[in-house]
Amino acid sequence: MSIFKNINIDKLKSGLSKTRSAIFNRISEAITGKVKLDEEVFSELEEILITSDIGVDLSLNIIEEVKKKLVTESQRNEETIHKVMKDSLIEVLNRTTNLTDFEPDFEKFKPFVILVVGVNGVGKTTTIGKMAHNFYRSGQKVIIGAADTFRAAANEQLEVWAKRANVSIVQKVSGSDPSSVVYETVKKAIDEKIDIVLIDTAGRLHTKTNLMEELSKIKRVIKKLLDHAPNETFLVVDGSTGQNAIQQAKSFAKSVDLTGLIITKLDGTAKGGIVFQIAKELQLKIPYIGVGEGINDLQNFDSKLFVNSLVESN
Ligand SMILES: Nc1nc2c(ncn2[C@@H]2O[C@H](COP(=O)(O)OP(=O)(O)O)[C@@H](O)[C@H]2O)c(=O)[nH]1
Ligand SMILES: [Mg+2]
Repeated sequence: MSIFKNINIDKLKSGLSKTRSAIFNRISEAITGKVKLDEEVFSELEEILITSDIGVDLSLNIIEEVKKKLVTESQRNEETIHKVMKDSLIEVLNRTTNLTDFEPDFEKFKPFVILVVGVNGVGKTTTIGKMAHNFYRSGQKVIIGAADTFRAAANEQLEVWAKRANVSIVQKVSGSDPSSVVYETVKKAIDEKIDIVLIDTAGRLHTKTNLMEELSKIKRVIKKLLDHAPNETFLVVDGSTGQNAIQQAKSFAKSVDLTGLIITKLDGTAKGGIVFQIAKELQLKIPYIGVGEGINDLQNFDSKLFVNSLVESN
């Protein structure tokens, strides 16, 4: 069964408009009208990339590549430079080993369990709601486990999302053991032949030992019921925090076996270049990106479309 891919180019382009200005519009400005594209111009381009959250190493690599590919003076015009930079960026995203399309095998692994983790406020709950909606649209039966039992408001928020997405939810009073919520959710999914289980968790820092232990316990409980699960553990990071998102991802990756990263809030930020750096540094797949607060604003990540949307405004 092929799953529904949520990709809306117009929304992606409008969401990425600030990042586009921060990278490609500045590149155009740096090149336009220059008689000669010399070292000075290239170091200006390098600086633009570095200051747009792509990261120093990648920026240097990209400029090296552009120089190598455009040897003769006549090749160094605005159009070819744009094209070569675009190709290098796509290459960078594709080169990262695990950055394949998210093609879960729901037939083989039923129920397919996705655990969602991350610090407070990055968009975990919202992302779960949107993911539930995407899966529902592909015709899958979905259940959400409300394992953020920390705050009373967390239940309410998730319940609203479950209703919106037309999927079921398991929740308990706040203060309950999150693992018990997870147990009931997975049990229900098995009994009712549900395809996908989405587990929302409380925001946590990798430095908080008790919260990390809680996460291990959640994983153990899932495994007890389903040997193959959790199938995915996705870390959600807020793309608009730039370098902070990288640091969070690196720290989490040290203490949790992550299988993918979801980068949210790429709309309305100029820091979208962080996606390249995250892909390079973490070498994890990016199943989805968040480009807005609405239910349709969680898009499947496609490296080519992402780069194209950064280069072309229409
Ligand atoms: N603009 C924008 N806002 C988002 C996105 N994802 C989440 N948010 C907002 O971020 C805030 C925190 O989200 P929430 O899901 O509660 O975060 P959690 O604490 O990690 O569960 C909410 O106001 C969401 O609407 C996104 O992709 N774009
Ligand atoms: Mg939440």
